[in-house]
Amino acid sequence: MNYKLKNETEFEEEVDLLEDLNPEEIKKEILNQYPPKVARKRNKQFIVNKKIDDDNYGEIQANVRTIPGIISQRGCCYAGCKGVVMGPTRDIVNLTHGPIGCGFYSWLTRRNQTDPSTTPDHDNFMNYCFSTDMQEREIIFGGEKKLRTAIQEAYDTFKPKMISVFSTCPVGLIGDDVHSVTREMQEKLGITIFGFSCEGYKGVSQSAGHHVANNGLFKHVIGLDDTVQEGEYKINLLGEYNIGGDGFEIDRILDACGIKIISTFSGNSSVDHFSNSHTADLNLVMCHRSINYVADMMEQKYGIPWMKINFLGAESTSNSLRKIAQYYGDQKLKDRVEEVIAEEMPAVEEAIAEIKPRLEGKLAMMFVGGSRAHHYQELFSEVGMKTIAAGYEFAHRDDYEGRHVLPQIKIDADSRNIEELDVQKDPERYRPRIDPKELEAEERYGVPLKHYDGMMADMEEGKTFTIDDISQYETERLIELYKPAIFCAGIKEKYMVQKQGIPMKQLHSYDSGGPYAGYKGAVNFYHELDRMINSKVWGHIRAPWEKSPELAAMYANE
Ligand code: CFM
Repeated sequence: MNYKLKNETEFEEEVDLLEDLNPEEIKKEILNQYPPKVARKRNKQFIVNKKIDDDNYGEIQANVRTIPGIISQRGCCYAGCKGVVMGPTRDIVNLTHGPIGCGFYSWLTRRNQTDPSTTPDHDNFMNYCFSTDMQEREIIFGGEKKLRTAIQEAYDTFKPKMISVFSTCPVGLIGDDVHSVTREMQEKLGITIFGFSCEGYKGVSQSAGHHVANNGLFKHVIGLDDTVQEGEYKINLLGEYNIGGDGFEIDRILDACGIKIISTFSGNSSVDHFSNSHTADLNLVMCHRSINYVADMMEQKYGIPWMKINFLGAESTSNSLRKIAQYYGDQKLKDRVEEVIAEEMPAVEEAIAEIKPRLEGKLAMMFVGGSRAHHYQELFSEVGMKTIAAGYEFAHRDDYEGRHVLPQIKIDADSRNIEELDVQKDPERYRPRIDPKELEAEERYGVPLKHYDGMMADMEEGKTFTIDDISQYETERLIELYKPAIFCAGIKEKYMVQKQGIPMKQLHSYDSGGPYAGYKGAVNFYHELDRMINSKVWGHIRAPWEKSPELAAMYANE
């Protein structure tokens, strides 16, 4: 099969093109380029969406090792622990024990924002990069002494309430005992100090680091402060990291509804919020992949139920608010939520009316870490765009297929490497927030609890792809074949995509934009899409000789 690149007029006719392309054929063509063994493996991760029965969308292989030699966009365990989950917390000194590169490259690149004015001491250490700066000397003789000195120095300089230490690959390889050093320093200094065994090589991706971070937060931080705060409808927002100010917009909306946030994990967060989070009534889970462990463990230990929500997309935001109100079963909250929706939607509808005619029918592809490739599809469909291919870098089968497949997931050696905490009911503080029967039935007033349907359920059958841990080759080829109107991913793919003449939006860091969550965020995002997709610059990206290979020339002496 030989598909030609589209020229510029054909660029306008994406919908017709879709009719001509056969996804199964395309999959075959792409996988054919690999050696047979590699093709067999990628076959299980490269799926044309199709329902196999009422509840199942077909199995996808996920959370397995990347095939050596394939260019993957994944990160490491340290990135998931330090960068993703712990990084957005402003008043813990997050100290990287390792060579300086690990600290430097995880320093403020994720655009997680914070507002120190919301905690009394205004501490904010996020703009510093703390590292033990391991050298050859420590690799040979051990780095524990340097770690001790670094903790002391951080304490003397900043007097923080908490210090956490992140292990990088060499720390694990040489066998430094980070945990005994942190215990010793905790006793000496009298503040909470603890370590994470999040060596970069652990697990198969940053997903392992999320789990390690969840365990650390649960063991060392959550539950330290039993103060019961004033306020109704007390919730924690789990898996919202305030990238580009998303969390600020969600806070604004929840606040308008009269819903009190005890803690966000971990956008715009503070140690004080985490410590007190076990006093909330309900956990709202935004990014299921990175933080579902905390949600489950808080339910087991404290009796706090959790539900999945999504504040990306105006309609999803309204649905999530209604779901929360329904869960509480309280007319006052239901009324307030409807008022807020009525106040917010006119601006959204106005923007859609303006922008949708310019975007309708266009194609998008999105490949992000573990949640956004699903959540962002809502924003695209609100302006009439269609997600033709999507995937996660490191999510697990439940994020694709839904949590009902959890019992079928085989635990392999790489996952067994990560500690599973044995969590029991807290003898004093376990307090079921709802009727224990509802907790057991995982449903309250018709609202499903502990439930997530995953991404595949929301993608069109037969025409679209779900691809796990996509490779650079697959990315290039899909772009050549489909010429999507926009491709969304991260900085590693950005310029490769743009060189193919396709606008590229970073959905990790948002380039320099955001917020995109909630109502105001949705309007921002529609405008951003309009600006990028309808820019004329993409039509000029090909060099003249690519458009017409024959150049007229003459000899100089003629
Ligand atoms: Fe969750 Fe995230 Fe994501 Fe994630 Fe990430 Fe991120 Fe992401 Mo980049 S926590 S899984 S590890 S929503 S940093 S804010 S954008 S890959 S899709």
